[in-house]
Amino acid sequence: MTVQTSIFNTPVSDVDPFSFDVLEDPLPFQADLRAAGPVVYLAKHDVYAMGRFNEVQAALSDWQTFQSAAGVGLSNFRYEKPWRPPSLLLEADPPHHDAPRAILTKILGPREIRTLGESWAEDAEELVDDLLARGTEFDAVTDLAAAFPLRVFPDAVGIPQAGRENLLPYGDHAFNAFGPPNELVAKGALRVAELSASIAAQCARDVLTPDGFGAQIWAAADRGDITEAQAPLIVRSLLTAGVDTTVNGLAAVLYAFATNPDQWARLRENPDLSRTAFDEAVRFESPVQTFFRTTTHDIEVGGTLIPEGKKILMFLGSANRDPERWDNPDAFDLGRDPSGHVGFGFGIHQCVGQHIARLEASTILNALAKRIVTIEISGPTRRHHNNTLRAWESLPVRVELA
Ligand code: OVM
Repeated sequence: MTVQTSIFNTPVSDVDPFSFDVLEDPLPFQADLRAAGPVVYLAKHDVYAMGRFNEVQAALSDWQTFQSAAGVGLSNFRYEKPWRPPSLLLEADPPHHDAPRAILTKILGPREIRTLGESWAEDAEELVDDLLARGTEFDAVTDLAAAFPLRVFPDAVGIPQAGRENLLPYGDHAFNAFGPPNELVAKGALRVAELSASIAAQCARDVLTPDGFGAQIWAAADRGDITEAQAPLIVRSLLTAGVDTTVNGLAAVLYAFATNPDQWARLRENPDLSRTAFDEAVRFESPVQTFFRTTTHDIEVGGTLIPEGKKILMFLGSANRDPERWDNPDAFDLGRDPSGHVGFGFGIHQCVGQHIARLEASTILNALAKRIVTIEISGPTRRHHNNTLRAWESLPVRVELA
């Protein structure tokens, strides 16, 4: 095996992937990254980057080499104090990761959440009826993609009404905080104490309804599966990871349909495609664009020797559009099998809430497909910039009713 002992033969990029231009449209940068090589050194942040599907998937599969416990943002927890107590799931590795993960895997499992789908279907129909009664032009972000998760998910967790308005701003800051300390983080830092206190208050046992995910997490503490100190932090994970992600996943699928009318017609003909549609939108848009890992030992990847203790930036969105892995990757196509995308990650940290996300998406898509014949963009669309999320601020749409 020939290994490099310096970075000098590794492609180097001066581009800041967290800059305004890349956040506005990351696709050209990601194409350059994939073309440059399997591993690229990002000089601006002194990190390595992977943009090709094979390397991203392999690194996500190898948690022993590419650890999460030093943080999955740019900040290295070995040297820098995290902005909040680390997540017991996202920012942990086995063995500490195992008990919290096992509990959430069970609580959020596909069978466990099936009954929620029935009551969510009623919520979805009521939301869509009320919206369409007001008119056939609306904002698909605020009126649907944000409105539906905020209507069903906080109730499913069992948090109080007070403070729900802080869920999206807190998540927005948490996802910004994985990036460099740029102006997006500075803006969020102004409110971080207030938002963190509000979220923490919603994780306490005595404020949670008796039947929600939150109460089930506390019940696991009663059984001794986790400690009482761990329980509120695991509830915090649901509140951090469960709102902005699904909002932008729904926005992604609605945007994809509004710009691909043939695919909307296809969904209308075959509503069973709603789950495929959501996963295809998660592949296509990758609402979570990137996560970092940290090397636990020197490792050679594609001819580059990555030293121990370095941060690796993994471009999930780029892997999901790698033409070596996907035919016609830039097409939103309900005819493909999108399973195997890395938009929910891969390996032991793969999104534990993905069944909830799919249930929310298929429920709202089914309600929309019953009533809406066509959906099109009716005004200027606006991206929302975030260091980690590919997000929308506004998607004005016009619909034609059945
Ligand atoms: C967490 C978490 C998990 C996934 C994503 C995420 C902010 C957070 O456990 O807090 O993003």
